[in-house]
Amino acid sequence: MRTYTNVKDLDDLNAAVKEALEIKKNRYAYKHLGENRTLLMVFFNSSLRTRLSTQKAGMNLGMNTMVLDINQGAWKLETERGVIMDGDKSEHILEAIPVMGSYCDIIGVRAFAQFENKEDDYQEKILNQFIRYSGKPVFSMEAATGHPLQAFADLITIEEYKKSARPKVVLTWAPHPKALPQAVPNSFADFMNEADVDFVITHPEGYELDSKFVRGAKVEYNQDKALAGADFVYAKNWAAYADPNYGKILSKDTSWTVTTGKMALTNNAYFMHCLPVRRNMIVSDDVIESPQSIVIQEAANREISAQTVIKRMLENL
Ligand code: AN0
Ligand code: CP
Repeated sequence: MRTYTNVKDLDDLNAAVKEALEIKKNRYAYKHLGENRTLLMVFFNSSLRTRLSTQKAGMNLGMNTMVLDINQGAWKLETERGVIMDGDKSEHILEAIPVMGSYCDIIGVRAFAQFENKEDDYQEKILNQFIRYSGKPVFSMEAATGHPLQAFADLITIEEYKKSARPKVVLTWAPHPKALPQAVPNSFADFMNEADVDFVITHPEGYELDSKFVRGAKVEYNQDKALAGADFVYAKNWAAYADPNYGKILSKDTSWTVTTGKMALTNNAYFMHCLPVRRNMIVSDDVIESPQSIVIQEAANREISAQTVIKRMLENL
């Protein structure tokens, strides 16, 4: 594997989940693979889980790992070509990327949507520059339009907890005070559309996601109807995608918060969220603390999804 930016990079998804579950049984079995190999993780945005789980995955594989926080201690980077650099940015990304590439064997990049220019975001301008100019295999640690390590961990978790061959999985929008990217719901939809599940997306009008990710999934605007009979409830906030409201908050309607009453509509569903989560905005205390909440197990599987991806990259070096 040379790049990991979306579900297609995993090829056969069932085989990838199987490989992940094998790795989970003995996560130190491949320690030799990463000997004298270096993983560089570059963060343009904050992180708790991705930073720790991906570093742990690299260490499980015997790699040396380095982390660079672009906004804390590194030079401010210019990302546009042709700009006269007389402002506050000291270095151009076109030098910074190949320099970073020269110190490592594999690079992970976190670069969220900036909500300044929809085209720049949806063309994955920053991630693609790493792919093009680093000379090294690159994986997304949440880029502008996707979070494929999260969605892979989510699928592994569903595989572990499902009680029927084809569970009903509902992705529900929920309110949040700040505008959040569509990366997590995009990738979740991308994976669920490829997985053997009955997949439904529910959100208020105006929150339609890019059809490239929604594909044939069922979209139900009535959250109660969508939740009926669900086996998994996956909550997430995102800001509007559709023009002219790209990046805007259209609703903070707390009737969309996942509460005990909402969960009562489901088939005793498991509750999932990628975290970090704002309690009593996205989900009530009761639901996230209930035995049906598998958010911690889901987060723990981030180590496994990252390890599967990095292992495949190491095998291909
Ligand atoms: C980010 C997002 O919604 O994309 C990261 C989630 C993994 N969340 C926040 O910024 C709160
Ligand atoms: N779920 C997730 O990616 O969390 P962090 O933003 O803390 O890495």
